[in-house]
Amino acid sequence: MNLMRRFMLALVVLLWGTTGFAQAPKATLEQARNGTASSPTSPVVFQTGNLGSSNSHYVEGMSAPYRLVLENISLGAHNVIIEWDIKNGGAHAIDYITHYDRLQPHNFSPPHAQEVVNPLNGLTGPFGGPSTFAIPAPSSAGSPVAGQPTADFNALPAGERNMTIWNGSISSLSYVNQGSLTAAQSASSISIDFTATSSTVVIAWGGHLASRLVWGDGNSAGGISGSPFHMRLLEFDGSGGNQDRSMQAAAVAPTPLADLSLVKSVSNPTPLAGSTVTFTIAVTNSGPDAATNVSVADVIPSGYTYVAGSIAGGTSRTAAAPNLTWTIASLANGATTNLTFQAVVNATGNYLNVAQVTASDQEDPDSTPNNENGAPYEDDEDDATVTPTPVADLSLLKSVDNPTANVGSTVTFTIAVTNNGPSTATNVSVGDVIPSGFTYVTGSIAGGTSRSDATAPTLTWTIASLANGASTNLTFQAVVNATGSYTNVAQVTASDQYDPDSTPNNENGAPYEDDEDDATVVPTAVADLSLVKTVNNPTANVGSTVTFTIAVTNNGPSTA
Ligand SMILES: [Ca+2]
Ligand SMILES: [Ca+2]
Ligand SMILES: [Ca+2]
Ligand SMILES: [Ca+2]
Repeated sequence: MNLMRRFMLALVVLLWGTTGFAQAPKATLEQARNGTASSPTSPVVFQTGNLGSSNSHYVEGMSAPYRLVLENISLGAHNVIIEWDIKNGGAHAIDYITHYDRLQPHNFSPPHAQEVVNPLNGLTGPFGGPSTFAIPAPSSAGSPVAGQPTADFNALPAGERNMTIWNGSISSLSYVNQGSLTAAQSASSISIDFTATSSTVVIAWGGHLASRLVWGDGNSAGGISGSPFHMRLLEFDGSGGNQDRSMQAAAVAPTPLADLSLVKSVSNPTPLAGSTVTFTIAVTNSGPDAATNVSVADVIPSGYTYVAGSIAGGTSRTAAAPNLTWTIASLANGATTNLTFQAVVNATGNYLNVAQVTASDQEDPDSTPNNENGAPYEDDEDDATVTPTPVADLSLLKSVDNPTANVGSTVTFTIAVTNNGPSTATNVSVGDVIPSGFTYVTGSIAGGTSRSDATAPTLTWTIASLANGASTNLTFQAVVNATGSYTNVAQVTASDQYDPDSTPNNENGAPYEDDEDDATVVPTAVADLSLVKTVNNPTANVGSTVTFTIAVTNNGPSTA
């Protein structure tokens, strides 16, 4: 090199270093690696290199994060075009683009929290913003699944359907090419118009990984043979900026899928009111994957009262009656587990008891957790109901107002009929056969809904309805006879409801059931004595003999 050339070169280097010749604009497309499932990387690291199973573990339905870093660009309007494979090797790769932050907690073993996604990581700011711009819905032609991928995209929350920019603002997003879903190999591309407010601009988005739940097994991002599939920068300000980032299918797990179903049953569909029944909730996983963190809930309706401490089954469980919940940590493909509890059947109330799956880590192909709103049920919901047999425990107490009444006096008998439930008693009949020691006082029968003394000494009452816990008094009066039987028995002779501890109309002497009772009078004898004294000759001569007669009469009623 001659002296002059050396000088010129030195001058150029000097000028470059001191006057700040503008550096060439530069665009860099990067994709994020999030580590392996057993050793996740958080925050994720943006890089230009390929994604494979050794550095990333995404799951279908999530979005892999991408960023475009633009440096040394002029302030004002710019344009870039990005492209992604919607089909690769005949399978679906990236359905559409989304917000950049759509990772989820990892539910397979080992589970871990959602990785942090920060598109500014490793970059030197300052960065203003960010601002977002809504991504237009995709409408790729020829979908074999009706409405896809538009339907899936539109089902995302609005906040997951936008593109993000720092140090600038996006003014339009429009598809250049939607691609064809019938082709074995196809891509979509979108044009991004934006205004830079700094020489460094970052744009971030996510690539939605096609799920087998939509496209079927072997047709989704995790099952592409001959992968990788790609995200590309096609153009930057109208010139070829072609950069290609690839992802191996091995970095993407198929969407985990567990078809949970639930069958509810009760130990006795026609129990006695007041009795205890056992409910069983059989939860089955029809796979194909293991189900984890399955939650099941049962809200006990008003027709039952939870038996404290009776909840059983599952890995853990809580009973805040009427709300019962279980968690099943893991349920293998094909496995069934039973969750149980006991409840007392109330006399009245709602007997329709529904249980449902409220949560699961995996997708369920035919049911949605926690959406139960009445029949028809999905397969992860079921009810059990009972038709209870009413039970009314009737009891009867008989008393007399004066147990040592005088013979001939009038006493009042009272028959107190009580319903100890739990059901309301209806059409309760009570009978009393007045024994020989008493004479019924005609017309004295009282109480009950209706009553009859037409066949006295047999008296009968009917009580149309007697509530749980209620008592009613039936009465009549009788005169105490001088002789006879003084033990007066009354009994329940009929009732519509089952009585758990007594049988109507079976009275045959003590010991009595609780629907029978007696009252006995020990009468005080009454003898109305009178005396008449007479003499045979009231005008007898002095010295003559007369005879006195004393007549004693007992006017009863007792023998004197
Ligand atoms: Ca299901
Ligand atoms: Ca459901
Ligand atoms: Ca009874
Ligand atoms: Ca009886």
